[in-house]
Amino acid sequence: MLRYLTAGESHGKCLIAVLEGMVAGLRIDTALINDELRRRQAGRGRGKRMSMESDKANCLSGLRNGVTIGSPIAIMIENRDFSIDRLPAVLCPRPGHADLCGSLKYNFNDARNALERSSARETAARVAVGAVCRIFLSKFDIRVKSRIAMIGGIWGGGGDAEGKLVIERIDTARKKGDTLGGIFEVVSTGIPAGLGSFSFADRRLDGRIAGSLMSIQAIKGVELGLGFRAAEEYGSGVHDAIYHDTKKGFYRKTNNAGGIEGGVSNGEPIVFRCAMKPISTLARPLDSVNMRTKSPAKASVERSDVCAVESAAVVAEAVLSFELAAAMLEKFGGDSLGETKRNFDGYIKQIKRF
Ligand code: EPS
Repeated sequence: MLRYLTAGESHGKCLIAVLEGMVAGLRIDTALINDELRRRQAGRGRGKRMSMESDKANCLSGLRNGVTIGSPIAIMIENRDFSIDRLPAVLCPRPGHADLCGSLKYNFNDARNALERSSARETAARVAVGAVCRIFLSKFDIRVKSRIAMIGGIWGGGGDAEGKLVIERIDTARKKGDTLGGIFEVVSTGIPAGLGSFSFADRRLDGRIAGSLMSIQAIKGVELGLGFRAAEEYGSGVHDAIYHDTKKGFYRKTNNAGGIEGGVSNGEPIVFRCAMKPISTLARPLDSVNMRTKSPAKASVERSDVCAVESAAVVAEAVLSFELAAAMLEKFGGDSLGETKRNFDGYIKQIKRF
C-alpha cells in the first residue's frame, strides 16, 4: 500500500513528507522534485511569501545513491520564513478559512494555531510526494499534466489575450484588496484500463481521486469528464460509444466519462476539473467577530496571495500522481520496480490478446 503523511506549519522550521510503500529500484532525481516545487511557487497572483521562499527538497531517507530502497522516503523542505513563535495572535477569524472552526475544534483563543497548518503552504510537501510518484509513473509511460480553464471569470486556453485579461483582473482584485479563484483541468494519459474497483466503494478510482482533489486547500468543486453537464443531457449524448481496432484495441471517439467507468479506468485519458474559491484572506476584510471579546470586528489580515489557481493546478497534478501510483501498485503489486514492471507488462499483453 502506498501512503503518505505530511507535517509542518506554514511558518515553522520546515515541511516534511513521508512516503511509504514506493518500490525499490527507482532513481529519484531531486532536480525533478525541485522543478515541481518551483512550478508550485509560480503563477499569476502569488503573494510576497513566494519571493521569500525557494523551496528545495532534501531527501532524508529511503534512498541510497539516489535510488529507492523500499524504506519510507522522508523529504524535508525548509521554510525561510521560520517566524511562528514571533507572529502575533489572530483574533478575528477570516470567513472562508479554518480560523473559526479550527479554533472551536481545538479550543484555541488564537486562530494562528489553526491557520499555521490549514495554510496551503502544506501543499509544498504534497507536491514533493507527487513528484516521486510522477517519476514512478513515467516508467510506465503514464503522464500527468494540467490546464487552466478559467481565472476570475475569464475563460480561455491560456493565450496571450486571455493572459492579459487575467493579469488585469488579478491586478484589479489586488488594488481592491480582494481575491480571485478559478477552474483548472488535470489530465493523465497512458493509464491502462482496469485500475480501481467497481466492487468496493473505498477503492473506486473516481472516488479516491475526487476525494484527494477536494482535499486541496480552497477546492470547492470537482468533476470527472462531462461532470455536472452530464446531468442535463440524454444518455445517448453522454456515454462514450465503444469501438475496436486490431491495432488500438478498444477505444472511444469521445471521453465524456473522463476515463473512468464504474470506478475503474477504461484506458482513455483521466480528466478531472476542479473549482477553486477565491483565497480567504482579504486585504479589505469582511465582517467578523473578535474571538476573545465577542465584539464585531473586521477579519484579521495576513500576508497572502490574490490568486493561486495556477499553483493549485500543480498541486492537483501531484495529488493525481499519488492516487494513480497507489492504484498502479494496488493492481500490479511488487516490491521492486522490475517486479512491478513485469506484472504490468504481463497484464498489458493480456489486454492486447483479449
Ligand atoms: C503559501 C504560503 C502562505 C500563503 C498561502 C500559500 O504564506 P504566508 O501566509 O506566509 O504569506 O502565501 O497560503 C494561503 C493562501 C492560505 O490561505 O493560508 C504557499 O506556500 O503556497
